Order: sequence, then structure tokens, then C-alpha cells
Amino acid sequence: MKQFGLIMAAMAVILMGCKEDPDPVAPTFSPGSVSVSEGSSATVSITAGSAPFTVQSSSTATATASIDGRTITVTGVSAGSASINVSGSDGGFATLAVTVTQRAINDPVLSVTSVDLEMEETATVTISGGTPAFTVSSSDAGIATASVSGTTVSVTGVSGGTALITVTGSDNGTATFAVVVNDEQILFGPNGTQLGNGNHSFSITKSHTIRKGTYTLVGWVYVEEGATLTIEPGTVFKGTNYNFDNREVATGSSLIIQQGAKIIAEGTREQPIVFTSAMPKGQRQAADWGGIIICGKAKHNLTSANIEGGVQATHGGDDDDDNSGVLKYVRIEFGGYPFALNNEINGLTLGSVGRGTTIEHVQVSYCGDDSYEWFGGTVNAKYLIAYHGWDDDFDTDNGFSGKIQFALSVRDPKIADTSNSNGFESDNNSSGSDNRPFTTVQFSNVTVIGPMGQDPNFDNNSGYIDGYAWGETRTSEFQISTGIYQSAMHIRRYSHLSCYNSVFTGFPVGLILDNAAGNTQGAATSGDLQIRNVFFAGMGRVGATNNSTTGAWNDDPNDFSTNFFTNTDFNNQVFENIEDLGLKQFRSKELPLRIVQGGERKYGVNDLTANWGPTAGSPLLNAANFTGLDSFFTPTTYIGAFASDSDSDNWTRGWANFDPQNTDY
Ligand SMILES: [Ca+2]
Ligand SMILES: [Ca+2]
Ligand SMILES: [Ca+2]
Ligand SMILES: [Ca+2]
Repeated sequence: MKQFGLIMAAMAVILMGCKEDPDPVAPTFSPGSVSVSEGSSATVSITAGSAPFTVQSSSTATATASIDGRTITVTGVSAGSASINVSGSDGGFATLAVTVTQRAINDPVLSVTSVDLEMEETATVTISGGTPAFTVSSSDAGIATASVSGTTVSVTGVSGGTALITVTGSDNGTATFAVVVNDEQILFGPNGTQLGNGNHSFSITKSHTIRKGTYTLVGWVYVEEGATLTIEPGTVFKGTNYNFDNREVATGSSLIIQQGAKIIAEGTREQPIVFTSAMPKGQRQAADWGGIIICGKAKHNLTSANIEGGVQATHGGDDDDDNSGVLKYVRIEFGGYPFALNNEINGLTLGSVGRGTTIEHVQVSYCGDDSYEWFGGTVNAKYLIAYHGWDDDFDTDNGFSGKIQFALSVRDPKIADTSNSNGFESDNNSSGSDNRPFTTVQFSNVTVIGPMGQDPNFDNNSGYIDGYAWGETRTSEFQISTGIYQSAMHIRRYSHLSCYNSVFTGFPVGLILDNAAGNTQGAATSGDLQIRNVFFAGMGRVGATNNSTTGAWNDDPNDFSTNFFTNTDFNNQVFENIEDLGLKQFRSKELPLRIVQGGERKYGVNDLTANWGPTAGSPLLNAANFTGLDSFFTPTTYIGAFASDSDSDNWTRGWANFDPQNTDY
């Protein structure tokens, strides 16, 4: 027993000796080694050995290490190999192998792969992805320059050619995009915000796209055969009076689309394309600039055809299907400049434009001549507005044979032209000869709100019709003369115009089938000229036979025009009072008066109150008839331009502007 006790004591001494001086335990790791990329960190657990530990990198230029309890954090610095020396508190030691891999480069991602630019034009490209901060460089700053702010790259076209723009991130990731600069300069001025260089005949010979923005239109800008001018939605052009080529006489700037050229001006209801005055709001007037002239290759009945207005632009040919492009959701305001007496630029002038062309949702406002004038051609149109024009609203000449449905005209009673203002004016040609093709335009669903009835003080003479004295302070070439009102429809000089399912209010005369030159009345008698399902209301007289510059129209009870209009076979109707039509409104003057000229408040219509539709119970409802009209015309049950006075039937809403005088452009 004593011997057993000695053995136990000896063992205890041995065990106690072990505690006092153990062998060091080398640390072990999980995972056993580590791979980390530049700039990233990884953790490793120490699975054996005595805490606390110390760590030390063999190469801090490659990787650094820190310790927290039994966890090592390794951070990659640059590609290579290193080892982390790990020492335990018991002197145990081990090395952790570290491999640092190259950081993955994060290339920038660009919003486009290429940009088409005009000279002087600036466009932006957005960077997503990549590693800020970014730098940019151009392969040829003589073609395009580039700069970057944050994640937005701006590029500006300098001269024709292609440059490669390289975007580099702080991690050296790169991305490139091409800038193709059109080699024909059409934009000038500060930041390329001027279309045309101001020359008398500035030619665009190549295809261009005008990016959404605000531009001035300067001089006469011609788009030549083979070229297409595309305009992005929401673009605004401000037309100027410009004294170019050192001429003493300024000329209203205009955009002229030549035969064989195209304009693609396709706005939207939310983003119409606007051509307006360059004058500040409150100071805009009719005839502040020229207008838009489009020339096509369809037929006309002239022998040679240079378009009216002083520009050099021929029109006409044999291609009735010709396509001059698209005008859609477009407004033309304060144009219509009188280049010479009886030689005016209208708001929209269409010379022999073919039926391949699209014209829909166009508004011409405060035009210094006719709002629309067609010289020959076959182009059709829907949804046209002529608002507060100076001369005639819809003027058709020289064999125009297009079809027009859904059109609105609203006259300003204080504005009429020296040539007498009409809703329709129509000729076959100036001599009234039977040159072919005849003017055979067909209108349906037109609402024309004439001057009478809008203002109880209306008086058809120069004492009342003062045109707000617009133009009186202008140089002679921009003055526009006032005159008097004449008729809803002046059809003369052998025109074969036809009109269906339409309503006209408040002119001194409703219909003039004028036989002074050419056999217009014969065309009516033979049925080549048709007026069917047309309502007149509040006219001074239903018909008169001849034009009058004095306003002295006869009251002949056997007047041809009156008898024709009231022929019961034709379903036309005459209402004594405009109120009888049940229109939502017909008095612009009772609407908010917002135009200010010389401190005086004048007419203007707030877009929110603009509604010329029929109210419930209107005789215009269920009065239409489309027998004999072709498929261009959408059959309606109603007469006039609008199905009802509801917002949803008001096709002017959203894109039209009935108060452009007070619009910030
Ligand atoms: Ca005209
Ligand atoms: Ca006219
Ligand atoms: Ca005319
Ligand atoms: Ca006229």
C-alpha cells in the first residue's frame, strides 16, 4: 500500500511537470490557405494553438492581416503570394499561405453604343456600372469633343466624321462609343440652337435629325431633294424676322421642303412639335415669321409651278402617291408672312403634295395669311385646326383633290384680311378655266366658328376689325392689312369643292358660288360640286352670288347660291341663331381673355375651356350621312368636328394651344 502511494506521488509529480512546461502547439487553419482578390478581404479560423495570437504579413505590399480572437482577416493589396506568420501565446507558430489575385475590372456600361450628332450639337450619354470616378477621351477632338460630370458624358459635334469616345473608370475598366458627326452643318449659334445660318437660301442636302430642344429658325431653310429632316417630339422652333445676306429688307424665316425631300415631324399628344414666334410672350403677332412650305410631285393644273411666297420651290408632277413625310401633332403659330402683295407664305402651304404624305393633328394659329393653302396635290388630312387666322382658313386651289375630315376653325372677330376672309376659299385656277385636274377637294366633319355672334359689338368694317393694330409699327414688308369678313364658303373660279356633314356659324354670307370667272354654278348644277348635310347658323344671309370688297352683298330672293344651299334634296339646314345648334361654346370673347397687346386685354382661350362640341340634344347629332363618300372618311353619326362636348371626344385636348400668346417657349 505504501509502495502504491509512492507510485501515485511520482505520477503526480510527472503530471504537474507537464503543466508547467508543455510543448508549443502549432496553429492550424480552416481553410488551410486563402485566396483573395485585390481590395477584398477573407477570414480564416485558427483551429488549434493557443490564443492570443499575433499575425504578421511577409509582404504588406501584397496582403495585410489582422487578428481578432481566433479569426484572421486577410486583405489583398496587389496580385502575388504572401504568407501570414501566426504565433500562438505558447510559442506555437505556423504560416498561412495567401494568394492575391487581380481585382476583377468593372467596365463601365453606357446607355448607347453610338451617337449621331449634328455639328455644334451636344448630346449626353449615361454611364451605369463601372467604377467612378470616370474620365473620357475622344479619338479625334476635331470631330467630337467629350467631357464627363459624374455619370453623364457630354459629346459635342465639331466637324464631319466619326470619333471614338473612351470612358475609363478608376479601376481602369473602359467602354467606348462612336460619335458620328454629320458632315453637313445645319445648326449654328450658341450650342447649335439655330436652324439655318441665316442665308437667303440655306440648303439642307443630307438627312438630319433635330433632337428634342428649342431652336430658332433663321432665314429660308430648304430641305433639298433626297434629304429627310426628322424632328423629335417636343421640339420647339422659334421663327424670326431676319435681315440676311446684307439685304435691306428682312424676311420671315421659313422651312421649305422641296420636291423629293421629306419632313418627318411626328410629335405626340403629350409632346407636339411647335413652330412659333421668336418674340417674347405678350409681344407675338401674326406674320412674325414665314411658315412651312411643302412641295411634292403630285398633279396640279398649272403650266409651271413655283410656289407662292417668294421662295424658289417648284412643285407638281405625275406621282399622286408621292410622299413628302409626316406632320403629326404639329402646331404652327404667328407665321404667314406677306412676301409681296398676293404672294404670301401661309401657315402651312402644300404644293402638289401627294397622298403618301401623312398630315394629322395640325394646328395653325394667328397666321398672317391663310392658315392652310393647298395648290394642287392629293394629300389627305385629318384633325386640322385653323385658329384666329388672318385670311382664309382652308384655301384650296389648282386642282387639289385631297380629302379632309375633322377640321375646326375659330375666327377672331377683330382679325380679317384685306382680301376678305372666308372659312373656305377655293379656285380651280386664277382665271377660272377648266384646266385639269379640277379642284375636287372633299371636306367632311368641319366646324367653322365665324366672327358674328362671338361679340355683340361685332361690326364688319375697319372701325371694328383693327387686327389689334398688329404690324403698324413694323417695317412695310411685315405689315399686314386688315379687311372685312365675307363668307363661310367662297367657291369660285370653277372649283369643284365639296363639303359634307359640316357646320358653319356667323359669317356675313354663308355660301358664295361665284360665277364671275369660270362656271362654278354649272359644276354645282351638274353635281360635281356638292354641299350636303351642311348646317349654317347665324349667317348674315344664306347665299350671295358674287364676291364683294365692300360688304354689299345682294339680297336677291332668286340668288343661285341660296337656292342651291336650301335645295331640300341636299339636306342642308339654316338656323337663324347660333344658339340653336347647342354648341358647348361659340363665343371666344366670353372665354378667359388673356391676350395683352399694348396693355389691353384681348381675345384668348384657355385650353381647359376650349370645347366647340355639341351638347346633348344638339341638332348636329344623328344628322350625318356618308353615302357616296369613300373609305378615307370615318363614318360618324354627327355633323361637325366633334361627337360631343365631353373631354374624351375633344380631339384638340392635350396638344392644341388656344393661347399661344401667353405660352412660355
Ligand atoms: Ca394665301
Ligand atoms: Ca386666300
Ligand atoms: Ca387661294
Ligand atoms: Ca381671302
